[in-house]
Amino acid sequence: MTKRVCIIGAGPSGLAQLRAFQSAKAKGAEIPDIVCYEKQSDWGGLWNYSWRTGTDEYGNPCHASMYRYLWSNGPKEGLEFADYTFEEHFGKPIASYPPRSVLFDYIKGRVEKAGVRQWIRFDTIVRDVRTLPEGGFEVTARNEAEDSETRETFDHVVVASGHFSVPNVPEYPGFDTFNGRILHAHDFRDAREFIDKDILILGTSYSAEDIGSQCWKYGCRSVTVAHRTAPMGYKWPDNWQEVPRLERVEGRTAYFADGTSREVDAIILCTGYRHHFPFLPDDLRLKTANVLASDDLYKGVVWNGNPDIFYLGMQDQWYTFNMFDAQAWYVRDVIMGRIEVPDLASREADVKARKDAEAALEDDYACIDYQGAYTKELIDETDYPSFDIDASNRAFHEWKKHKKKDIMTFRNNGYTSPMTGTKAPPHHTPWKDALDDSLESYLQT
Ligand code: FAD
Ligand code: NA7
Repeated sequence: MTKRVCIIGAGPSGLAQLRAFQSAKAKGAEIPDIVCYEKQSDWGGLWNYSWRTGTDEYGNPCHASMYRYLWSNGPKEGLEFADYTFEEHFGKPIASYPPRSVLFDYIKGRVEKAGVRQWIRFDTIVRDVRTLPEGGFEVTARNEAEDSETRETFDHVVVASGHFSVPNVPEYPGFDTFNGRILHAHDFRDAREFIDKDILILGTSYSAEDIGSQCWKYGCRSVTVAHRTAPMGYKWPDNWQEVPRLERVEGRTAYFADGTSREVDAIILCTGYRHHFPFLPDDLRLKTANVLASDDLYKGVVWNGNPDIFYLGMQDQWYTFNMFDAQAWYVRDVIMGRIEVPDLASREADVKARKDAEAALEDDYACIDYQGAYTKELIDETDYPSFDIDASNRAFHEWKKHKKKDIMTFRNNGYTSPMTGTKAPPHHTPWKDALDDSLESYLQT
């Protein structure tokens, strides 16, 4: 009997899994039956922009966390697909920090070419996954458009539901009486909402840096960023200030740990996300922080408690699309019996070694190289086209240096593609002046 594989999510990770199976089929292999459940009505995951916040059209939690005017926060040379280059898709070299719509177009291009859309059941949310006594899984899903439920059995489940969608929302004293807007980054959509406003941001990672930069670019009055651990330390514009941790809020006044205070109109919580899998029982559910070496995942993908279930893209991410590919090709080959998974003791030793290695990393440059080496390790075990990971690492290293030099101009730089060797042309307009970030505008030369 042909095996059956369930994939949960058609974002970049789930699409990588579909493309991995399709590429094996194109080479003549017999592949399992595939069903991919996607709760949204289109593919692309976070890259599929929605204006909605809170709940989606069916009353389920809205998946979208991306905002208008989002440009890639890392160089595209770090995420390029090895089997579908930017040059192949756009027919010419393009600049290094594409806006969301351009990357969405690129993601779509590969899977449209592969012809995998018929494997996806859109508007269908997975509600429950159970192990069956005889092995395998029962998956309960609800087609929200048709208002109908299905229960189907599968030999394998691949969880590709993402982990930057369910916000981590802390509370600080006085929030309940704050006379302004408090929102999490997950609900941030349009920076123009904050024109002429004084905003307070909590958090010091990507969302803090980028949402603050967006608001600055589109004309907020000032940005104040409070840190819990350490400041970001970039060379910020004059109306941008980093302050110690927030202690409390009274009315519109925010008080910080050093005794200073500031009047603010809005508080944006850039306080990260939770790995959240409400459809999984405890014995299958990944519990991990946002780290490079996730708990309980052999090779970063195989669930140690039951190696018939896999997770994609659950790590903190320097590498993204091509790392998801490396993972998906590896998972495909485990499912198809081309790669053998060792016993539990060996799997646990693998996780421990990865965690120990992560703990020894000294700085961001070491983290980049670590994730590059992980990606390469998986690629070397499958037929995913190998590529120059050192060139990707180099693009990331240059990116870090450019950010340190000037956080508001780093997106004006270009890097060399690890796939084609082409150096990206500079964008026609500096990032801070490019208020129109449509695909048409970006692709103009
Ligand atoms: P997602 O993109 O989150 O896709 C998961 C999919 O699973 C979604 O389509 C969702 O609808 C579906 N799903 C979830 N639950 C269910 C369910 N129960 N049933 C059915 N379907 C379900 N990466 C970069 O490389 N560059 C960037 O510039 C960048 N910017 C980012 C900016 C923001 C604000 C955020 C939040 C992330 C950013 N990322 C960026 C990282 C991003 O995580 C990855 O690029 C990528 O989207 C991860 O793909 P994924 O498929 O693992 O998850
Ligand atoms: P991250 O990278 O997980 O960072 C979360 C940030 O939130 C980090 O700076 C934390 O500070 C901070 N944090 C967490 N809890 C709190 C509380 N209670 N108070 C203050 N600060 C807090 O999430 P991001 O959203 O920035 O990035 C996620 C993805 O989105 C990323 O891949 C990007 O591509 C876009 P800490 O340093 O722990 O003190």
